[in-house]
Amino acid sequence: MPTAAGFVARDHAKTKGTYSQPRSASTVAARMIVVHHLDNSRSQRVLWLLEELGLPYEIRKYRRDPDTLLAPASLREVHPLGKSPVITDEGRTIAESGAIIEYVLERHGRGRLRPAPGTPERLRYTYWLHFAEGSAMPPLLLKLIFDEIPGRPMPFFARPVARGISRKVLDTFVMPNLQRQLDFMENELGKSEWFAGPAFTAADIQMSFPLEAAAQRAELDASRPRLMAFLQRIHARPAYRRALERGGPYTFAND
Ligand SMILES: N[C@@H](CCC(=O)N[C@@H](CS)C(=O)NCC(=O)O)C(=O)O
Repeated sequence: MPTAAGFVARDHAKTKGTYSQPRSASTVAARMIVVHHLDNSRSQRVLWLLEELGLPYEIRKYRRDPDTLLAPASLREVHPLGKSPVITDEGRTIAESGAIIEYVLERHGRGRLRPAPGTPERLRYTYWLHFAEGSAMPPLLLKLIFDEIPGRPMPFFARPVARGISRKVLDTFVMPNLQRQLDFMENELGKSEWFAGPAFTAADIQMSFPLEAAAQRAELDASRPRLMAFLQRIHARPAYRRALERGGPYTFAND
């Protein structure tokens, strides 16, 4: 059994360079990227990225448990953490949205969807690519958890306590952080049309999920018009629509 670390970007290709071409002429099917896709999840971003790049890909679909909303155990056969997205490509298994985006652009992007190295736009691109999962998602996840705690099964006398603690955490920590981040993002989109500059990049794809989640459950609304306009712009992109058609259920695509 390989180690968990070995799965992060597991390379079975036995080629010299990290992303070098397989030696033999492979069939199109063998070279096709496989996206292990969970319904209503971050892997929708990977489908969208591949549609923007016009790359062929195959989807293996996994359904969330209707009660727990967790991924099925079968996803752990692809990667030990059992989270989505995961892709397999040319014998490699790659997890973590940001790492997948970087890998796909490096290996198949031909310079598209990210600014040239050394430019100010590239620095902004890198910042937003990491900000999405590193900073924007944690308070959104905390909000989801603390919103749900008081409704969970528990002894009746514990419920007011659970409600009080949840309210306190939300009011004093989670919501102030969320509001500050939304203000910051709203302000940044006043500087350029897209997060990294005047051109649409994969950083916008990566930023889509926290903003869609914020619009669905964290009070992102018309009071932040640039963020709402961003959501409208991405939702109107033909590649976004194609990815939705192929991916199946995704309840975050409203604006
Ligand atoms: N930071 C990771 C997060 C992966 C993640 O948490 N994915 C969620 C879907 S949005 C998942 O697989 N949830 C199902 C579960 O935890 O069982 C990434 O961006 O790839």
